[in-house]
Amino acid sequence: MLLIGVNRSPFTRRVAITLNIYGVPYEQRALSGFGDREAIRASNPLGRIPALMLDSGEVRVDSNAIIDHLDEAYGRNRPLTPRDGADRRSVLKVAAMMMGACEKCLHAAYEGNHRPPEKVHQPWIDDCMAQAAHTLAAIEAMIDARRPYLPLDRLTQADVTAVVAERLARARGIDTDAHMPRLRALTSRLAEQPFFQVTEP
Ligand SMILES: N[C@@H](CCC(=O)N[C@@H](CS)C(=O)NCC(=O)O)C(=O)O
Repeated sequence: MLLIGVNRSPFTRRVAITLNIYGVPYEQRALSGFGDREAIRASNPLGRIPALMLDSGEVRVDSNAIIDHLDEAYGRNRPLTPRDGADRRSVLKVAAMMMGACEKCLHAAYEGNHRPPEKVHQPWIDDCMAQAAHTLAAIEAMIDARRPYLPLDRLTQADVTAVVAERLARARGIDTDAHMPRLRALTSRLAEQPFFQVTEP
């Protein structure tokens, strides 16, 4: 199995973490979404990471679709996203919020990185970052500091996405130590686990 993408991408990294948790052997081709567009198009016409090439040669694209495949193929009776019911919906909700926060952080970064300086629109950057910060604050309010995971009593895809999103948000200037201390503590603790450490960008 070949994972295409760099772990600097939160979308790629959540797939890498998921592969590690499930114990699936894989190789990784560290291509970047913007720097290696042509090479990525060979696997994903959209030119985006992540893509996952299965041993059959078939390629899956988009982290949500890839993770759906991994849950079905390797999650057995304890997939990282529960198969149904209220637990599934609560995990999907946190994961969607966290991935949305990542998208907003990246839109803000793209505005600064991909436009000429005179065309950078700071209010748009501020609006994106405010959306990301509000989302993380809403997650912060869901966290019970006495419980080891969010939102269930076991590790789920919600926790995986929390780790990658909190890291990106902090790198983009959101002060999670000051404003989301429970989220910061939870993700720091999780980030020390081997599944997370081996994927650290
Ligand atoms: N919804 C997609 C988002 C993937 C994504 O935005 N990847 C970024 C890197 S973090 C990328 O390849 N960007 C290049 C582009 O959109 O052109 C997923 O979950 O996989």
